[in-house]
Amino acid sequence: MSISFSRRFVLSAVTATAVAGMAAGALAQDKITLRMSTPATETDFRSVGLATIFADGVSDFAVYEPHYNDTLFKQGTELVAIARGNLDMSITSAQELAKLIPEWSIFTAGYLMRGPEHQRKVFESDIGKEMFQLVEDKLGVKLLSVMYFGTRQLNLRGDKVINTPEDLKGVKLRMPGTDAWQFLGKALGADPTPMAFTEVYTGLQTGAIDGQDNPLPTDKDKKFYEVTDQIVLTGHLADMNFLAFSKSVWDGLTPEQQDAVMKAAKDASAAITQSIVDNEAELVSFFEGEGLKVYTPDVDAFRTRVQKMYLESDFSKDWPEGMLERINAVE
Ligand code: KDO
Repeated sequence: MSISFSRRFVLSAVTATAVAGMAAGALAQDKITLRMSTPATETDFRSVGLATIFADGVSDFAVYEPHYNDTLFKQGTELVAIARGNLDMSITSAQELAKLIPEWSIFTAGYLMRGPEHQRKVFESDIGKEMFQLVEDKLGVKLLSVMYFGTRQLNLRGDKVINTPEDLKGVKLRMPGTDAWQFLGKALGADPTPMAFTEVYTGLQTGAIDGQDNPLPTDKDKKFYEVTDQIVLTGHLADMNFLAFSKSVWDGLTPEQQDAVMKAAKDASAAITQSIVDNEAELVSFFEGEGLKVYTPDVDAFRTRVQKMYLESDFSKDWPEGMLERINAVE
């Protein structure tokens, strides 16, 4: 099976989900149902990749049942739901994992991961094996694969030029609700404020927040450009997600089914990564066309401050001995 998205796949995400739903109706009695919950939209690249490639890869024995826009579980509650047997899958993040397993906060540090290739190599190495095993042992959740989610940039209202962290003083920057995200906002120099992903558009529209940070493909998918004026290319976090899967469901599968689940997860994640990389490359001109100012600040000033703050933080006390050096050494 091809692992790249065709334009038809992207455009037919809704159809693909509908077809998956019909298949579910006809064959549900023979197959297990894999319920997945995410705050992401149905048109998000991750959603589309999973609804097509992952769903196809497991279709002999499982029905993939995605729930979007936080409609099944609230953002950040999915891992506990999986651990308790109430959910089968989610698209999780290092920040959500760090809430439950402090060692994982190393992957929430700004300016640490260098991009999709670095991520893939780190998680294919012993580092990935050890850190995935920790999640399995401590949480009863199996991480199947890593996928690039895009590099996070600042997206703000107003025309104040942001060149260094000092320029963000007093800027009410929405960051997702966990400590790890709030710390990143502070490290950037802003005044971070938590808000659920599904409320960000309205928050920007009403001026309850001055800005938010997300990768460019997400800014487009959620139409944040309609309610903001500028994108500052800080590149502060090469963001990544992980496909989380219930360990008890996994243990109930045959070895052949486990292989199929793993292959489907890796194929989908590789295709999602590629589509996000391709999309990021095209988006600066898209946002400029929408009337936004897009510019690069003094990235070294941001990097220096952010890295220093992480090294001096309480988070770093929980990082496994030598892990930072091992991550940095992965070429
Ligand atoms: C967000 O809330 O800004 C964020 O981008 C954080 C990510 O880790 C991820 O959870 C994402 O939201 C959701 O999947 C929605 O796209």
